[in-house]
Amino acid sequence: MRQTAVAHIAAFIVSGVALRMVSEYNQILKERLDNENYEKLAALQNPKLHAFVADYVQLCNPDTIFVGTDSAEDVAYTRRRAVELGEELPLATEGHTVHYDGYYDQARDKENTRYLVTPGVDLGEHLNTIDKEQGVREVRDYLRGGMEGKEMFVRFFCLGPRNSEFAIPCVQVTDSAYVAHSEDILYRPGYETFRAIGDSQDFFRFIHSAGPLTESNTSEQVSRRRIYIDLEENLVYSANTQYAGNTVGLKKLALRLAINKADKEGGWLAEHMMLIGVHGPGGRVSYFAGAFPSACGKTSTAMVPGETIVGDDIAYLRRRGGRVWGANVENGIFGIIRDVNSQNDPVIWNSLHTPGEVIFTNILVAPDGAPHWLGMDEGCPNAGRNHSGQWRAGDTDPDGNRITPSHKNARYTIRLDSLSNCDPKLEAPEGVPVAGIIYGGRDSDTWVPVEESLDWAHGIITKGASLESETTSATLGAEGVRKFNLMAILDFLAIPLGRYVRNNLEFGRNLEKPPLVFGVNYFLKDEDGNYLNSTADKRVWLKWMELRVHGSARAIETPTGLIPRYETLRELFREALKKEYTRTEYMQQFSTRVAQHLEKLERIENIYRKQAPDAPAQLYEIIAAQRRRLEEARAAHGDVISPDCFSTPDEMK
Ligand code: SPV
Ligand code: MN
Repeated sequence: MRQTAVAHIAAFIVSGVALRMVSEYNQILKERLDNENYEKLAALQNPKLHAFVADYVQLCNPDTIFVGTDSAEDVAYTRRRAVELGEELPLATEGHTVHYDGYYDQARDKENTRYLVTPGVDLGEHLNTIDKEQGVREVRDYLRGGMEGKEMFVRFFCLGPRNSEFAIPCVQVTDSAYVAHSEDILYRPGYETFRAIGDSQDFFRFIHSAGPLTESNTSEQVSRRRIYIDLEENLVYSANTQYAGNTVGLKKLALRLAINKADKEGGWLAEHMMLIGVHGPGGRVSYFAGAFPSACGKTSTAMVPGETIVGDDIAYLRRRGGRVWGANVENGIFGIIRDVNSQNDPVIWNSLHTPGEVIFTNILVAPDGAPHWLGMDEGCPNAGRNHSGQWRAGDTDPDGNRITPSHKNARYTIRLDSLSNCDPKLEAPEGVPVAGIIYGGRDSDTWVPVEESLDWAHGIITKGASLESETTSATLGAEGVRKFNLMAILDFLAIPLGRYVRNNLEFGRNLEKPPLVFGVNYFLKDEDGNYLNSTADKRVWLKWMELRVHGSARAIETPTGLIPRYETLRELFREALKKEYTRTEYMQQFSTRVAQHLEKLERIENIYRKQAPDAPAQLYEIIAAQRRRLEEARAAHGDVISPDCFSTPDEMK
């Protein structure tokens, strides 16, 4: 007993929370919360948690405070409040609602998302930082009084499956019932987890206020939008915004904290990756994790027909028993709705047309209450309600731009278990064994459609750390410009570039069975700019990767990795797509384009030399070795080398 008490006191002194303060915090909570909510909070015997809630009750000054447990009643309360408060509007189908973010609050705000750093800390030029003292002062100023006249929601969630090695408890304080409701759909409940952790200080904290609202319930002061991340405190502030990527703490805000936590603890990785079960011969299921920058086919890969989905956005990877295990941090999808149609996305389509809990965001709602979005199969109505308010076809915004019927980043929020292809291992506390890791970019002229790396380190460097994606018409600026985005995680990196690459290299070292690392490219084009593959072809690439992880297919060794043999692909195209895959198609798709590869190596090397002084030497060695292999091959076979020039080794490669 005494020892525990002493340990508690020591913990308080270490964390800088003076004991005197505890009773003060308690006093505030007692005064400001009604009995029922106070009891729910007090039942979690965690002084750090109480201090956090009390601090923001005082600062934000809400009218009422709701503390949610994991009970169905409390979850239903949040959902009901989202509608009562007008943050979500019911649609014609039961359980479906629509939420609107402000017209200028439709995406992650990269400029105003910053790491709070103390003097002397240098996170490198890719990470947006602000002096901690200045940043905290500024954002607390914006949060001050931000909940006056509003209700504060205090909610508990768990990242990763509960009662697992992956689990991270999180507390979200927000004045948005929509944010809390989204988290009920996207994450596992965490009140009981907090009960179980007692007075542990090891949890993530998120404070969000949408700030003053307009008549249509959107954040009024977007120019004061701030998302500030305190890595030392595992605390994220979000003010004057509603878009989920800026506000739903457990999504991209927690990813940043988790990358830092994984770095500090060592031995695990937090990744911007989907997780999928690929079904192979004899009923076996092999799991793959995959990172793709946006608009490169991540969700469509995770949702490929015939396979099962574990996750579409964020995965934690851990080493256990000589192999890698992965878990989906979430249990729902916050997916881009644009172009979701009945033909290409039958499973999502079905979920979006079935009664049940769905939050649509920033779509067009026709006068009859039916949702519409860009790229849907049905015709678009010419009037309705959308992210700009009441909308008519032809309307323009204050900048003179035509307002689209629904926003191009409009989304849907659903639970994964509402999908017919949800993998049964979603909640497995041990995670799923990861047999392969896939990195995919949008690349018109360099990478072949699928290629296995020579080994873990080669894959991490030449696939993951070299990932680039070409801009599309959907992004601002010129089309076809290659943007560097290592492991598709650049936006969320919380540690210096070189250190992150080093951690990845280290992670796969000395594993008995490291995952195979693959690069995929669904966007290869011919000289006339036509795509060389159809969107369905990724089904075949997945099946090939599945065979490779079991050693059930031979491969051809090229200077850049191992590619499929024509005969294997012909079989797989017949089986998976009932399609005759010709040798001409194969030659065109799988030839090595030496000049483009050499240019890419130079681009990538320059990026690391200039921007990552801490990059590991192995990165440059692997790049140099690949350059040498490409130059030798060019001397022997020319600039574009057909797969026939390389041999399939007799032994299994
Ligand atoms: C992404 O942009 O990678 C997303 C959506 O998954 S957001 O929540 O905005 O990050
Ligand atoms: Mn994402």
